[in-house]
Amino acid sequence: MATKESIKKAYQLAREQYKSLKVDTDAALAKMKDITISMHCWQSDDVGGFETPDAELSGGGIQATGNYPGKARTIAQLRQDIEKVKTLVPGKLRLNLHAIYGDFQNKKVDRDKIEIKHFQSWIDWAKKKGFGLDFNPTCFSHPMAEDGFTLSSKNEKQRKFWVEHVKRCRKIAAEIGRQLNNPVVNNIWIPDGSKDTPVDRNTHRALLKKSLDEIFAVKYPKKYLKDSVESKLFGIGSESMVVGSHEFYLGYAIQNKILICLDNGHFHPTEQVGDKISSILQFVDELLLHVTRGVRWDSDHVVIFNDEIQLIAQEIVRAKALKRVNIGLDYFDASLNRIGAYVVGIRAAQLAFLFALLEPTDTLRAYEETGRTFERLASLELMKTKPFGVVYDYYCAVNKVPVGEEYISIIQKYEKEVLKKR
Ligand code: RNT
Ligand code: ZN
Repeated sequence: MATKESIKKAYQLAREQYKSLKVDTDAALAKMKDITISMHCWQSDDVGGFETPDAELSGGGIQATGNYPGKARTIAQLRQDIEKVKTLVPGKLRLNLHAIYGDFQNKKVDRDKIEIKHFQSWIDWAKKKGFGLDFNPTCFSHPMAEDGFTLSSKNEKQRKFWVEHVKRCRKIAAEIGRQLNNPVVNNIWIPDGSKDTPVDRNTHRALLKKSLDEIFAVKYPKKYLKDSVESKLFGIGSESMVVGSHEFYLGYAIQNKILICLDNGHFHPTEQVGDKISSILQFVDELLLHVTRGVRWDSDHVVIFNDEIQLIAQEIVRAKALKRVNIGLDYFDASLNRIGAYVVGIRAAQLAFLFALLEPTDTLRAYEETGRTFERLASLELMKTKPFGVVYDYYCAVNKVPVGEEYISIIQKYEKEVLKKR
């Protein structure tokens, strides 16, 4: 185990190395304080929720695969897991709830009946534990979504049911924001789409617009609620058309001055969400990210420190847009220790931002502006072997959380003592 002294010493050496490149590591670490990660509640129970005791994800074109032991089956277990995660990562966290994670006290509460009282214990918990909260309507895992359509359904009863659900979610989210005095991002994602080539895309999109207009007709103060919409390219069972496409929601978000959510699993595999950020930020005030890792498809694997998230973080930092981007995670892998999945993903996302903050951007830009593309390329390559891991270790030590590999054995112990007994 690395001692405190050795972490400090290593940091001082790293600081010198970065200093010679005109990068201030202390300033980068100070900026890390502005980076809040909204951790999604749904990795801990494979997107099941608590509407019924053994609720499972169904439909919606998304899938959690694997059956690793220890998933959270109650609100108490989920909170215990999240509190554990908090002890294993540095920096600020928010918790992102889905509507199906309400505290329903073993009563059947349908989606069009949820109220703030079902989330009061979450608010109290968040206050006590120092979490901000975010929110999502749940428009899947429900009989009314079985035919693949919700807000864009041609069945008026079905469409109205989901409009009511989402309206209630916004009301709940705004009240959570008021009670916590911290705006809640309410992100709308719907699974609507079709397996085979449809002939009437247009009516579904017109219906989605109509539903959203009805939903957003109610106004809430921005200091309590930030509305967001999330696009998608395809899902399982909606391979040929997704109603809420990128063009649809980008248009809607710009026209209605709301947030657009970019989930990096929701685009063609060679498209880069990192490249979209500086385009979209010319037209919207704020973005929401769903940081994920797609493997061959929108598979929602655990986030790792890969090129894709590096570019996302770099583009935000280079555009000086940290304050305009809400960073959320979105993945659900049921094949491994779920606490481990959270910690690896949160740390990877933080590392991506730290890596971006440790870039000599001014020097690189000067190379670029003078056509020195070899120098730009060489410098970008060199940054990849600079000791940013040492800086991250120091960040962990200062925040009094496990450094380096220390968290692995702590999670193994938690698995043995808590998860295996579930
Ligand atoms: C699905 C979307 C959506 C969900 C969560 C559970 O493809 O990414 O964000 O993953 O709402
Ligand atoms: Zn998502």
